[in-house]
Parts: sequence; C-alpha cells; structure tokens
Amino acid sequence: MSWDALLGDLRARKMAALARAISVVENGRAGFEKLLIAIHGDLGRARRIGLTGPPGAGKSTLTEELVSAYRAHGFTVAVVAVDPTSPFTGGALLGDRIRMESVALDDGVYIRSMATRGSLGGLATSTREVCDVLDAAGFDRILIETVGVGQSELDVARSADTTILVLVPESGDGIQVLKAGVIEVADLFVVNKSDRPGGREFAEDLRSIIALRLGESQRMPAVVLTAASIGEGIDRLTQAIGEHRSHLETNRLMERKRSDALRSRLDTLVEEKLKDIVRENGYIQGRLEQALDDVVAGRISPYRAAAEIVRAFKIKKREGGPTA
Ligand SMILES: Nc1nc2c(ncn2[C@@H]2O[C@H](COP(=O)(O)OP(=O)(O)O)[C@@H](O)[C@H]2O)c(=O)[nH]1
Ligand SMILES: [Mg+2]
Repeated sequence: MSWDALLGDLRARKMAALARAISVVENGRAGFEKLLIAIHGDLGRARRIGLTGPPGAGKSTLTEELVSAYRAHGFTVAVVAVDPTSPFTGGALLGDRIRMESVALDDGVYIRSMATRGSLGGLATSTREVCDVLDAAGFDRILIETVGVGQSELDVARSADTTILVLVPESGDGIQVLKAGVIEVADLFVVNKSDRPGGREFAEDLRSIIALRLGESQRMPAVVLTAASIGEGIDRLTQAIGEHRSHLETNRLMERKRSDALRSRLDTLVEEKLKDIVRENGYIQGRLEQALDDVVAGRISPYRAAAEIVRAFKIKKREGGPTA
C-alpha cells in the first residue's frame, strides 16, 4: 500500500490502516517519521483524557463507562491502554452494544493496548505519538489509561489535556500517591468504588489535602465520587472533564499546554539526533576508545577526558577538518 493510500485510509478511519499506522509509530519502524510529519497538520482536534492511579482502582472499568457515555453523546472514542495487567472486560461496551441492538462492531470505538516499553525513546514519547495517529484518524475523544504513578506514567498522564487520578477509599495508596507529589499533575480526582463504605469521608479528606497543597490562586480540581462497576457518577465525571476543558480554553491554557508539549518533544528529538551523530561519529568514537585506557588506569578522570574530546571535536569542526 502506498503512503498516500495509507494516509487517506487513516483519515477515513479505516481500521486496517489505523492498526498499521499505529504499529509503525509504536515500534519506530521504517517510515514512522514520514508518517508523523504527514499528520502533524491534522493534530489538535481530539480531546485527550488520561486516567492514572494504583492498580485495581477501577481505571479500566471507568474507561469503559466513559466510552459508553461519550458514544451515547455521538462522539467517536479511542482508548490507549498502557496497562497489560488489566484487560478490558467489555462489560460496559458490550452492554451498550446489546442495548443498541447491534452485534456489528462499533467502528466509533477503537481500543489499543500498548507494550509498557515504547521504542521511540520511552513510553511517554511513543504513547503520545500513538495518540497523534488516533487524533489524525479523527477520533473525538482519546482515553489513555496508565497504571501507577511512576515518572513515565506521570509523563504519559501529563501529555493529556485532562489528567484524572483515580483513587479508592480503602487503599492506603491514596495518601501514598499524594505524598509522591502528584497533586500538581492531576486536573481532576476520582474516588471510585464509592459503593463501599468510606467514600464520602475519603473524598472530604482528599479535598482538604488538595486545598492545603495548592496555592490560593490555583484552581481547585474537582473530586468526583463514582462507582464504575454499577455506572454511578459517570455523568458527573464527564461533566467535570468538560468543565476542566472549558477552564483550559477560557484561560488560553490549551495553547500553552500544546506549545509546552511541542517544545519538549522538539527538545527530545534534537537530543536524540545529536546522540545519533555522536554514536556514529568515527572521530569521536576513536578518541573515546583512546581515552578509555587512561581513564581506566586512573591517569585521567572521565570528566576531563569528555571535556577534551568535545573540545577537540569542536575545533576540528570549526576548522573544517575531517571529523567523520
Ligand atoms: N465494588 C466496586 N468494584 C469496582 C468498581 N470499579 C471497578 N471495580 C472492580 O475492581 C476491579 C479492578 O477494576 P479495573 O477496572 O480492572 O481496575 P484498574 O486496574 O484500575 O484498571 C474489578 O474487579 C472491577 O470490577 C466500583 O466502583 N465498585
Ligand atoms: Mg486497568
């Protein structure tokens, strides 16, 4: 299939083209840069919503409920799940399909699991780029589920327009998570499993902690109680997501988020290209090999050796000498 055909089919949201484009991008296979260059002008239409939190909090269940809710409003929805441990059960989706009295596959929904290790220089980078492909394919909403609150999950979450932290009343994790300083990352908090005891109290505690942590001038994020497994609180959640979006738009924060994200992506890409240059440069690699013996023998520190190699490389480049 030609590139033009692939791009055309992708924009027409044909599933085969979508799957192919995503796997090219996810695995950094030949042509991924060309593809990303071609779709760049299409980006920015989808609303990206990240869900993160400890395992078992109900993120997948909530995600399925959100898919149903958005479908009911007529939106197309894509899901990127960066959590291989909890597959989607199809509960809410299947239920919805049966209600729609249709056994045909709903082509307004696309669900994609991602390996936890991206190859485009980290999980965050490849997840973001997979979302770009989904954005170009015209999905109205993109839901990104990540598990845990490690650095790379937070990076993924941060690349969404609205980041939701999902907690449950009974887990001590709730407070742990907040200690790790993720309050600043979350735009919205969900207290799920509120069908169990302690939900309201937990939500109140959470509100106090957030209020203490955030400055006076900062917007107080919503704390929404849900019981995803019985479909409770989902309307309030979609409403809170919408309100956060309006907040971003009225305060021109969307542009800033977008330009911050693009700046960091540009930085990363330039850094990677420079690293490639260094790795492939015969002169530098030769000097490195030479210096290694002296470094190992303790005659020169790696800091000095590195500084000398870089200085020599710069001088050679300036003088137009052979540096390759
Ligand atoms: N009681 C109760 N159980 C729930 C609720 N939401 C999800 N669960 C259950 O919690 C378990 C973990 O849910 P899952 O969505 O896979 O969590 P994830 O690991 O955060 O994606 C599953 O057995 C769900 O059925 C809820 O609101 N109340
Ligand atoms: Mg899950």
